[in-house]
Amino acid sequence: MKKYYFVGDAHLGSLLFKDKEEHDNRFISWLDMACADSDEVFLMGDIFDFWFEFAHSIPPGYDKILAALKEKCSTGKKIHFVCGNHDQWTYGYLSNLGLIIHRKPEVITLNGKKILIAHGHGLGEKRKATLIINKIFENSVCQWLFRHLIPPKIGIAFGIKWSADNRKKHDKKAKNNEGENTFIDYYSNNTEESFQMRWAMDYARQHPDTDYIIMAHLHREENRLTGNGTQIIILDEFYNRYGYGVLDESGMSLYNFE
Ligand SMILES: [Mn+2]
Repeated sequence: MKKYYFVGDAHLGSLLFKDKEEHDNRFISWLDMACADSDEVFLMGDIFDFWFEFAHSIPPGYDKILAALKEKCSTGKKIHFVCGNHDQWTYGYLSNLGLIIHRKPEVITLNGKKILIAHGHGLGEKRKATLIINKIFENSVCQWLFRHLIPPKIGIAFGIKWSADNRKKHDKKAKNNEGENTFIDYYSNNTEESFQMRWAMDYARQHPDTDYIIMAHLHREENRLTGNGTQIIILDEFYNRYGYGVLDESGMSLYNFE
């Protein structure tokens, strides 16, 4: 039986974190532990707060993280990179480091278990504005234009601003319910259930042979067993509660990194 580590939503480099270096170091410490203790590591999206590969440059400030990832990959460690809504714009740089890129939700088999992995953004989404933004962000022509025509300095300034604004908007909505520094997607008319969780429940119903659905994106932990035995896992964020998951012979366990 193999052992797998999962982490998501570190949002490294976010303008909203006061001590960026401490956060980076914490992530690298986690990566050291995960790589030493596992067979494979899954980065489940939004590891970077804004990652966009321009034609001739990458976002600044990630040197230490990129060096750590490269070093782990060079030792032969399998590290998967599931694209999130903040770091989906990769065109070869990250795969050249050795990361295994997953752009869309994917069904994989680990330890004989059938597992759907996805970051989670856009799944079950019904809000028109978000659907349109997702379409633009995922459109290859728009991406090409952004990569080649926008000067990287301006593009990156836009990206980190967009990212911080996005967070503040979500924080504001979540504040009354969950206190500070949380970021809950309050999707479905003030009920607790997000579009993403509903999507997962529907998926489990339609694919009863699925053992696990593992996602991130909601910035809160969920661990729910459906009627036909699918375990739906949402990983907590990795900047405040430092959530992560481990899959081994005893199943999936969720922890907070100290
Ligand atoms: Mn996300």
